[in-house]
Amino acid sequence: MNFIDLRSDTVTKPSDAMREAMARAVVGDDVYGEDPTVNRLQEMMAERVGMEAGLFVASGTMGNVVAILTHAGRGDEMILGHLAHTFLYEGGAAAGLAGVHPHILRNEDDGTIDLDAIEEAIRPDNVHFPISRLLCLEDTHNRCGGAAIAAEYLDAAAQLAHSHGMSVHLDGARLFNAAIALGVTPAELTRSVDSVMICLSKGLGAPVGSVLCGTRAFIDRALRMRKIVGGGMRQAGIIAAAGVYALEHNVDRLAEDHVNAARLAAGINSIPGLRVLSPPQTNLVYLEIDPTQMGDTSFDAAALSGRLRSEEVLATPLGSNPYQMRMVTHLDVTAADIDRTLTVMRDAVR
Ligand code: TLP
Repeated sequence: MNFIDLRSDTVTKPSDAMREAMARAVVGDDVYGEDPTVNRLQEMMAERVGMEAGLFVASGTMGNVVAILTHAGRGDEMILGHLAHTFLYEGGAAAGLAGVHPHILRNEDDGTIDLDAIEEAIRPDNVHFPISRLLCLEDTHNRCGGAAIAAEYLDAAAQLAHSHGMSVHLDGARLFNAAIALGVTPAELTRSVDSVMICLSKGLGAPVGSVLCGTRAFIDRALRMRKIVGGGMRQAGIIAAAGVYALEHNVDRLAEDHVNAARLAAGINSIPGLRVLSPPQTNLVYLEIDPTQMGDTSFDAAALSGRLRSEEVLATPLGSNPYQMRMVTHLDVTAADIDRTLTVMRDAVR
């Protein structure tokens, strides 16, 4: 079957050329630091984000928890948004593995956290309180509609955190999408933060892997934490080669995914009973079904996604609201696929 898979940009499959690069990769034992392809990927990514060093990790979740373990210790506090991926979708790793106490503040619709709220949340030095150690931000912001957060906000938030002796980690799972949407380089977005995690296995189209970047000293400490969480991989160049290929070939084309997302959103808004939550800035489209307009409250996101599936279109209902759904564009989805999806959606709600 020829499914149009809009559940996530994680579903992309390596192209023949990427597989070719993987097959040809020169490898070594990366736990000895001897895999030339892993080393190359780490250097390439560090250079793209203007940082000293990079560390190849198995996943975005591993990259975020390794960063948290490296920045903060047990009982320390981490400030982050209530819709942060790290808070919602990483199995409680910050608390469970790092022993870090999450202090949750409201994310604005644009993915930012109000700077005054951050300032107010930072603890004074008092034996009763945890130590405010880390601020975690996310760009693009997944649950805030894939919002691309501008460098000026990241600069201001980082300056605030630094003035209180805190570090800043950026979950940049989709950092390149943000950079392209904002028309800036990734390094402009990361110039004020202390660490950033970027996923290769999302819109960049690699099958596995993320890179955590920071100063040389930070990455040296992160290497130990990666080992502790079982992330010391051996001939990892086989998969790192896909990341190198992705950085060389799949970054600029993310703009196409943004155009396709806008096309999808415009089409959805023209279907009575469906509404996009906010105009997509990048490749994530969040939509809502209006059950009153449908005249049937049982017609929720699960029902719609069931009908789409029967027509070979896949989308994810959001667990948190029965009438909301997410659709994601990526390199395995064409403009023609978007048009077919819209036809199927129109029929599904009729
Ligand atoms: N996000 C996935 C799901 O986990 C929700 C998706 O389909 O969007 N940070 C952000 C902002 C993410 O969106 C994700 C994955 C991660 C981190 C974790 O990456 P992985 O899945 O590689 O552990």
